[in-house]
Amino acid sequence: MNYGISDNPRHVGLELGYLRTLQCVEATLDMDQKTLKKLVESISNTVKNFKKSEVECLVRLFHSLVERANVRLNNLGLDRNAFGAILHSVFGMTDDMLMNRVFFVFDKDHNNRINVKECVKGLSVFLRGTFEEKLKFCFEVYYLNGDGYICREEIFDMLKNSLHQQSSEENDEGIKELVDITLKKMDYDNDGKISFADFEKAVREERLLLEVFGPCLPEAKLCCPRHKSVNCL
Ligand SMILES: [Ca+2]
Ligand SMILES: [Ca+2]
Repeated sequence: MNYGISDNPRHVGLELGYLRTLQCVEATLDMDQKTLKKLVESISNTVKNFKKSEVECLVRLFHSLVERANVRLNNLGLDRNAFGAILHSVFGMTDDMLMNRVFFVFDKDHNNRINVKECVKGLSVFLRGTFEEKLKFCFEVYYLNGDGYICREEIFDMLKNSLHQQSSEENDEGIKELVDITLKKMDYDNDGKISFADFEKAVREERLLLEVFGPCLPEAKLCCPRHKSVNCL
């Protein structure tokens, strides 16, 4: 899928450099102070990983991103292309399949738009999440089809995708072997699929397995410690 990401930074409103210099005060917000305060208050009540001032900053940032991404969205939220562009330019993600999956995990009400609440909530896990929150997030990214398990076929698709393998009998055989090795390591109850309990146990034993099926969290250096401002995005 093409995320409309251009090599020419002039064509990309959401470039990293641009975001770094974007100050909260620059974001014009078509919302009165009372509404803003109410929104910040309600999001702050459900998101523990950001201070109230940071939530306000993210709300402003979100609105400016939506405005710049596509005015026709009428502030409903970020669509998959706009969100993918942010994941790419801000968080260095490059894999379309995983960016799609991250989008679906952020989009809690499944309306194909990420609204301000979904965005701030998602970012709180993405940037400041505890180990348990990240564990749940990664599992949700990987199981996608909604049945609560990562099945053999999904493991195959994700490994194939992350290894950038073309389809050929030889490659597919090699990936099938990797699937078997993965299941041997992670499928503790031997039912041929990875449940959350399997995933949790495996990752607790070996932290590197958290992103075993492809990177879906920002690099550690991008994650802000709690005492730093979200402006360090
Ligand atoms: Ca949504
Ligand atoms: Ca299992």
